[in-house]
Amino acid sequence: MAAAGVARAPAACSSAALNKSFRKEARAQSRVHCPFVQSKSSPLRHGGFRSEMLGNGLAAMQAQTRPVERPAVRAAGIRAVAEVVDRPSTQESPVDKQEGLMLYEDMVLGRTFEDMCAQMYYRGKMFGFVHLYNGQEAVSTGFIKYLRQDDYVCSTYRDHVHAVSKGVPSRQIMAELFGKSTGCCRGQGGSMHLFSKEWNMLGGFAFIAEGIPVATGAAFQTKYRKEAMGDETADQVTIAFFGDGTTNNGSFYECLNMAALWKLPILFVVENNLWAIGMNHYRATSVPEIWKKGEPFGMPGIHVDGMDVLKVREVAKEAIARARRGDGPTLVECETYRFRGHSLADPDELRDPEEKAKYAKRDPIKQLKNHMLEHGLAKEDDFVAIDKKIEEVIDEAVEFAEASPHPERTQLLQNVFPDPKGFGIGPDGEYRYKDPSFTAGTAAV
Ligand SMILES: Cc1ncc(C[n+]2csc(CCOP(=O)(O)OP(=O)(O)O)c2C)c(N)n1
Ligand SMILES: [Mg+2]
Repeated sequence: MAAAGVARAPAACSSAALNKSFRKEARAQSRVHCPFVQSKSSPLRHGGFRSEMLGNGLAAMQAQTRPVERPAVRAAGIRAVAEVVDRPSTQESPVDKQEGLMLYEDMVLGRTFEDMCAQMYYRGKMFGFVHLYNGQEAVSTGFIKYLRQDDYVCSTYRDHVHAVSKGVPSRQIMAELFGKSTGCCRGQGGSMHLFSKEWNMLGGFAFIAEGIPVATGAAFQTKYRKEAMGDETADQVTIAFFGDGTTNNGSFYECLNMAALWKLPILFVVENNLWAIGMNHYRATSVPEIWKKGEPFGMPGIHVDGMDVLKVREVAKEAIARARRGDGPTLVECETYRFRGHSLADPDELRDPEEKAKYAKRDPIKQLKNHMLEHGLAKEDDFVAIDKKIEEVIDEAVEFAEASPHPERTQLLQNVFPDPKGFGIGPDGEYRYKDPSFTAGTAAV
């Protein structure tokens, strides 16, 4: 029964139904945006190519939309995850009160952190680009809250909330964004390069797809430690998070190949928010169903409603368990949406207000709250108490960041070279490049 004043959660939608509607939409969109099919004056229709080539090309395109027969040897692994996601929703809640409130708290922490970042950015407390995660919280919370502290996370430039979910204290992240020495990278990384050794948060990366090989390497070292060095404690799982636009980058495919070949303990989690800055996913991507791209590598590919933390968590549970027990990688496509512009410098005038409104109705935080109220798992007061607690945490993070000192100037030369004194700085304490003989002996070019 819905509590007074609280909107009912949207009707639960099984992942099978979601997959179907997503595919239907994807097909319609790819027809609209394929110039070869759409344009009557296309060179494919009027010379330049033989007609049977055109026929073959179209047949191949149509074949992409048909279900692919799964190779018998790998089908078991593929179904192992797919079945869980396709299970029809039941009336019973998959979470109890404690677990549900834990998920709610983590999503509110992420959202409140980001809202505060926007305020601080516009007040000039942060510099450079700042990319917020609002709207996508169910993905971060759904996956990372199943990880252990020693599991690894690799993110993108939209990394604050992944770090928050992983456990990096908000005050350390806020201080990092303020460029202060108490930040998780001593103020040298900033918004796009959050790193924490303690929490195995491997970064923050500004180039798209840059984190995928790093994550694949992390998963490789875990497997190497276990199998080549006999370290029985090496059962850590790595998750690489990245966006839809990034899946058109070559390193994505190279890493899928290596991860499948070596059965690495890794999850490739695509946060498909439909946009890569101002480029719509369907306009830029020949086969828009990203989850399908696991199968050619013999890897399960799963599509899940990324606005529903409970569904995401179900997928996460199975895929993480799979990786941990040595059954290899999984590709997961989460259908999600960002509620703000690409970065805080983006006025966000390009996206259709109707599209924004559609996803705003599916706000993952409100959905979970409504679910818990409807299932009698929590009362309004429980949520109010959490909201208040988190506000205090974020206020304290800002106070801490404000009060922290800027790094010393000498920090600029630390961690740049193994021994800056030997390389960048000479024995006289002066920069070596100032010495006219600095390049003596190098080949003339
Ligand atoms: C190698 C590289 N090329 C181009 C860019 C510029 N760029 C920044 S964000 C972005 C779009 C990425 O979109 P997506 O992967 O969907 O992630 P989202 O921003 O939606 O989270 C691009 C192309 C970049 N950062 N790195
Ligand atoms: Mg995107």
